[in-house]
Amino acid sequence: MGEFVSVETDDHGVATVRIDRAPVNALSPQVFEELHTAARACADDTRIGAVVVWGGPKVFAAGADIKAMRDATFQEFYAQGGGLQESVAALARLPKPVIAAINGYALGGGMEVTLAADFRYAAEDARMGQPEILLGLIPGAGGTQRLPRLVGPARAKELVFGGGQVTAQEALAMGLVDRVFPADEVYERAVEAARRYAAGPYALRMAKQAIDEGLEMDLDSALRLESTLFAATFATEDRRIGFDSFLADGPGKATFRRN
Ligand code: DAK
Repeated sequence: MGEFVSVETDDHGVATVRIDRAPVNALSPQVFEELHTAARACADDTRIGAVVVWGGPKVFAAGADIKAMRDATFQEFYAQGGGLQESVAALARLPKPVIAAINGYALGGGMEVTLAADFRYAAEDARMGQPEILLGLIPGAGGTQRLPRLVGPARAKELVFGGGQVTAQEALAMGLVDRVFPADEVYERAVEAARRYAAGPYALRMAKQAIDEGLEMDLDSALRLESTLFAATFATEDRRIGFDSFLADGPGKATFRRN
């Protein structure tokens, strides 16, 4: 697809969004733009039921391209508005389960890409952090917002104020990652999990929307959203398939069509 970001879909409806820009997958504006295009393609392609974002076996991404950003100005970033932030937001808004499979470093903008996923599976050798402060910056692609929502404000501040890195085990303990696997297994394990989600019903979209949008609302509004989306599941063919399958064969045997 793009020069640095590709999308490959397997026979089970799992798309791998692969970032590949040697040596450390530094995220230039072009990479962010290609990630945005990839996220839109995954959202639109009805064959795709779940997505794995992967930087390959050595590194997830060492953050925004520091060399390319060296001479950037306030005016440029101000004029660009949320351009880079929007690319990450497109991943976060993808209406299908997304798993980030993390080998090696996921730093700065790289870690922010993983924060846009529903789940983070880390290799034992993964290292994560928000080192922007060491450059005189703050995280700009969701790190000051998604990170505290995930791990709480104090842990987020520790990472953002200090600019340090955490190991996969430390990340697991603080809820920053969800699973840790040997380095040569993490991608496959993410794909396996994604295949289970890809075989799920259309209602997975509604579940993701209810949780993600509901978390941004007051409880009463969120419960009303849940009710509306619950009712919406009755408009899907998969809801009928699920009920008929249960009544004929018992739980968990339905073959869904994702529509
Ligand atoms: N950008 C460009 N090049 C990088 C890089 C990066 N982020 N990180 C590493 N490199 C390059 C190194 O310069 C080196 O290049 P050569 O010298 O070989 O030409 C090569 O990759 C290998 O790096 P090292 O020699 O340093 O290798 P090590 O294994 O010793 O260390 C490292 C790897 C990844 C731990 C280390 O390089 C490092 O700490 N890198 C910097 C990580 C970092 O600070 N990342 C945060 C960048 S700031 C925005 C939204 C978001 C952002 C910006 C704007 N808007 C909405 C406007 C995001 C900002 C960031 O992510």
